Amino acid sequence: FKAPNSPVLISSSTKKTNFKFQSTFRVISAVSYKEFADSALEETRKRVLLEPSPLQEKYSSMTGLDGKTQLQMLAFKSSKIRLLRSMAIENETMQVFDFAGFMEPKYDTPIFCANFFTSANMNIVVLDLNPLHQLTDKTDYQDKYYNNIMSIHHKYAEIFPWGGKLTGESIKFFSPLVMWTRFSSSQEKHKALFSAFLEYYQTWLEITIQVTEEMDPSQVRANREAQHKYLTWRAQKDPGHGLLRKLVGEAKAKELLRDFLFRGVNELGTKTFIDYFPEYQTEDGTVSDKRSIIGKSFETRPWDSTGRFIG
Ligand code: BLA
Repeated sequence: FKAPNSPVLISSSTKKTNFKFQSTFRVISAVSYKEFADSALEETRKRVLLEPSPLQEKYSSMTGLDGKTQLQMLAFKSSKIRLLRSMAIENETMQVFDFAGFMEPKYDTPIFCANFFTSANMNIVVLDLNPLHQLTDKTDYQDKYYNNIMSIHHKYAEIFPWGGKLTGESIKFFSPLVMWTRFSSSQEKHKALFSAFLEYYQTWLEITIQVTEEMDPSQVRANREAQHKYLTWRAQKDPGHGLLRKLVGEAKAKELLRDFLFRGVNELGTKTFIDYFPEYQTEDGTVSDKRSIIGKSFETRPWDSTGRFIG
């Protein structure tokens, strides 16, 4: 794998005080997530015929309300992959990466999910093959897709330990492979993150290449509804919403979420957020603004090393 950018030296402040110059230099590990996307796409093209998604014409790049923040969007499809899309956001103080792969409903394979948020010195990372079906009521799904790839989690568990309490609802969208972590920036960590990203991605890609089409219409329907539920959750409650609204404004953020990032929320099903998550219904019938009903939970990793849920 190609290593990501090495850090650059950025002058963070040059102050003039009493005729003396005080200059401070800070080493910022300026990770560029655009390279992560480029590398994943390069790996994909070695194995899969990618076509541009119709979304690419509408979404390619955007400038934030501050005139400085750049958003770069990429979107592809293949015969099996309904949507492979990436969004990278960069300005002087932060970098965001949201990369996902969604299959056609004929396939029950997991959803690829990489969400990295880097600001000042802090990183919030989720990297996972999100299960399409809930692992609690489909243990055969866990046998089918996760048991034989747990080693990729073990490989990164030490350098990227569990990130602590998180929104309780999120756990059911995560698999025992999930890398949920927070760390302060360093060249070493960003290099390891790049390796982990490509390794998780290649694992996902291999699974999507191997998978065969589901023939049973009721299973295809179940796959479609499961993906729709996932999209409905994330289009409504993803933790990045607040920041996205701040960067591009309410209307653009909503459009990006529903039409680009979680495309399919209007096409794959007709159930509403409240149909799937009735606990969020308020007295007047609207969706509660709360991010979470359960609250922050799971101080430690709720799976053992074999991938068994221990809560
Ligand atoms: C924080 N992002 C988080 C957190 C998680 C995730 C778990 C910690 C806060 C929490 O517990 O909710 C990520 N949560 C996920 C993912 C799923 C999930 C991937 O349930 C999938 C099912 N993050 C982005 C984008 C932005 C972003 C696009 O992916 C910004 C545009 C920002 N994420 C972001 C910020 C925080 C965060 C600013 C910290 C703020 C906070 O904790 O609320």
